[in-house]
Amino acid sequence: MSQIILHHYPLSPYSEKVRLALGLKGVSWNSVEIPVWTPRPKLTPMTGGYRKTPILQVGAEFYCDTLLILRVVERLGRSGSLYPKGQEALAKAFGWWIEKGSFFNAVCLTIGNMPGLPQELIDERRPLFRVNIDPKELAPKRALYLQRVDAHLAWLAEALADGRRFILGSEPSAADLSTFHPIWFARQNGGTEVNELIAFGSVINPWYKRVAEIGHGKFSAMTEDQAIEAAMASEPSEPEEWWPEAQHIGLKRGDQVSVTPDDYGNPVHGKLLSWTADEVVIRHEDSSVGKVNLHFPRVGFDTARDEKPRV
Ligand SMILES: N[C@@H](CCC(=O)N[C@@H](CS)C(=O)NCC(=O)O)C(=O)O
Repeated sequence: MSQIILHHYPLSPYSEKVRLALGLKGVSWNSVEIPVWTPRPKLTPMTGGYRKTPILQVGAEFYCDTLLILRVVERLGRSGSLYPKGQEALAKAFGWWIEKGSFFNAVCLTIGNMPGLPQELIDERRPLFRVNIDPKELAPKRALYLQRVDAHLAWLAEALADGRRFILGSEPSAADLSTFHPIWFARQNGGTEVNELIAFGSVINPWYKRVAEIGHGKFSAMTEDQAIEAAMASEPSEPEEWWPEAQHIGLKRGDQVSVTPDDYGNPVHGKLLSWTADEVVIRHEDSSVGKVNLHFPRVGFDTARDEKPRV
């Protein structure tokens, strides 16, 4: 079994979701800390320019987006279950709602109270977010972001109101981890002011502590060069799964395609290998790493044939 490698940085909320998933599933992993903002000269060529954090690497397979990463972690680990039996769709749908509703608002609320944020980070994110995340710009908009976060937390409180330990019942699941990480970012970085403002309340507080206690499991530090070596030492798989539905949108195996996040972010190009209800796999090649497979979830990404051959 190839080493399990997480490319991430400590401050990243979506990485916290995956770190907890690895802890919950009892997976031993390797931690590669990447720069918070681009350039990322070692990682970016390996992943065809995919720029969001985190990325999970297993040999020459790179899994992009936490929606897919959690499903991979579910298979890799033995303890617990991110998708309790019969509740997989519920866990995914709950996570989609809470992240779309609360992540960006919690980040803006928190950053408004983080004076001293590096200017490089502010400048790098601005064209992507289309919101200036300079704390001086965000602080006066606190009321806007706070009411949005609180409105979603009210639904969370409702979900937990019957005294259940976790969102889907007595055991933690992917739904808890998706819900936890935006609040975690606010709690860690927003200072007492933001902490006191957010409506944690007596229902959400004990749940928050229970999720935090899951921890990150066993991991050791790894360098980016070691991760590249791990990719080069492995042959990428040849996934064969193919759902005929792809024909309806004009795609066939072997096509040169782009895969692009449907919210913001750049396209990644490669040869289409596999298409299923849940996942798209493309082959990417770069002199720094050789051949690798890039995996994306179907939900949240748009795949299209490259009209012009890329040089
Ligand atoms: N849908 C993505 C979202 C990941 C995401 O937005 N990550 C943040 C860091 S926590 C990020 O990379 N932000 C900078 C960027 O989008 O380039 C996932 O689930 O992995």
